Amino acid sequence: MSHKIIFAGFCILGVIVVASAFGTPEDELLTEGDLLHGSSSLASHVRSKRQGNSFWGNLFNFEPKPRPERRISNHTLSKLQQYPERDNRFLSLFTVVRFNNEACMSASGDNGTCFPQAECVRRGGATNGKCAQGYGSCCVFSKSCGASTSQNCTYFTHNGYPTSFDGTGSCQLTVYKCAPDICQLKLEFESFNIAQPGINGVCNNDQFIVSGTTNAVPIICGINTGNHMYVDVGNDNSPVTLSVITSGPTLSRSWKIKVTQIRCTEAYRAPEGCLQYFRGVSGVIRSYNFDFVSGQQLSNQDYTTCIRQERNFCGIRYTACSEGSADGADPTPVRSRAFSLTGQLAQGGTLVGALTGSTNCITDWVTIPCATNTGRIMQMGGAVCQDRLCGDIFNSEGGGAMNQVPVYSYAKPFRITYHTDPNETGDSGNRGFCLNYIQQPCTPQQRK
Ligand SMILES: *[C@@H]1O[C@H](CO)[C@@H](O)[C@H](O)[C@H]1NC(C)=O
Ligand SMILES: *[C@@H]1O[C@H](CO)[C@@H](O)[C@H](O)[C@H]1NC(C)=O
Ligand SMILES: *[C@@H]1O[C@H](CO)[C@@H](O)[C@H](O)[C@H]1NC(C)=O
Ligand SMILES: *[C@@H]1O[C@H](CO)[C@@H](O)[C@H](O)[C@H]1NC(C)=O
Ligand SMILES: [Ca+2]
Repeated sequence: MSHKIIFAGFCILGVIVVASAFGTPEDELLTEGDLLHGSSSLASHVRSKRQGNSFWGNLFNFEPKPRPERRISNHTLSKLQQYPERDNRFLSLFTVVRFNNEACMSASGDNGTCFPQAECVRRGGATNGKCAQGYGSCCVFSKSCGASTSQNCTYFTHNGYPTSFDGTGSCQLTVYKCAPDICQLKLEFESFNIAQPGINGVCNNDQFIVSGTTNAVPIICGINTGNHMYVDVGNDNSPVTLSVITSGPTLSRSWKIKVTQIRCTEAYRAPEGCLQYFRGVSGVIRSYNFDFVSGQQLSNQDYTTCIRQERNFCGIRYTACSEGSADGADPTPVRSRAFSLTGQLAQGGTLVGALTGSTNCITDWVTIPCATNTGRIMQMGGAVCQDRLCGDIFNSEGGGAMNQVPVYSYAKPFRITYHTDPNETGDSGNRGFCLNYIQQPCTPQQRK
């Protein structure tokens, strides 16, 4: 009595059927195409057992061309066909395992999806290592200019990656949902180095453009390695397009963007409209193209960054990132580049210090709801907290303060917004922002 695994995978939702009762050594791994064609009886049993779940429906909608190949042995097939529809005894001979996370780590270190080898090739992936106890191959999807994908976890690279690229053109990946109930895509910039913006901070050389989303996604450029974006997708089947336009000066460009698809029901999805989303008690938030040395604040930004409020935490403390010493830090402490939105940060320019409020921050600003310098002690007697911060020093008391301090916010949900106008006239050397955040525990009073 052999144990065989009949394997069907799609998106990340896969089914393993372990036929422990009458599998024979001649049985081979089945793909879902085989399952549906070669053994409609099995398929319909599995389907009826899984009523209320749209998986098989999705399969038909999204993969209309399963291969008709039959790879199960005649012996097993004849046994399968002996069991009439909806006979539950049939299923007792099988163990149907639904696994929600069949992501795998490929031999090369990229994330893949576990599929039977032939299925991986049919889907346009490249097998790279084993998974599912050796029954599956870790299948990596990597696409380049002009391609489209409907596979979860697809890497979008320029042609010739990892050799750098220096050309002019438009490189696009069209991303289709891998299942109907996808609400969001996460774009992780494993490598992202394209031309810097022009004189006004506008991305008019190279551009990264995301279209087809339901939230507005700013155009970005420059260096964004390690940063990410969550984009919301509508409930129809229209695709999202990722485009990298390269037209700027000669440069060794490089990009590798991991695109994962997130179901509407996933607890870990970002709240709607959050372009950046962080989980965990602490972390580092960077505006796009933030870099102490070579970064330049991007114009025309308008987006929200969200932080998940962790259990037993009620507030959040932000501090400007430390420049350290190894990255060409400016020796003058006040010319910290970690928070530089308006004013002349460049050497020789006029610092404006910390500014707050909508009368002082009218071009570029960060909004931290009800920000205070004072931490737990909320300001009393009509003293106000600030929402809008700008200038070139991080301090919520504004007034041109030249000392960088921690800034606290107890407003929920935890989120900050960032706005920049199309113009950097009068400003110079600004980088945008890099803020460390640490969530603050609830006090007994806040907890109740
Ligand atoms: C896509 O893959 C990621 C892991 O790489 C996983 O967390 C996510 O749930 C998958 N999405 C779908 C729709 O299967
Ligand atoms: C399986 O059955 C088909 C048709 O019933 C037959 O043509 C084929 O030769 C059989 N294969 C084996 C290996 O017995
Ligand atoms: C995805 O890849 C990262 C390394 O790039 C690895 O740490 C992680 O474990 C992988 N995920 C899975 C599910 O294999
Ligand atoms: C930028 O601002 C300056 C000064 O306010 C103004 O003269 C100029 O026309 C603006 N440029 C653009 C492109 O808006
Ligand atoms: Ca500006």
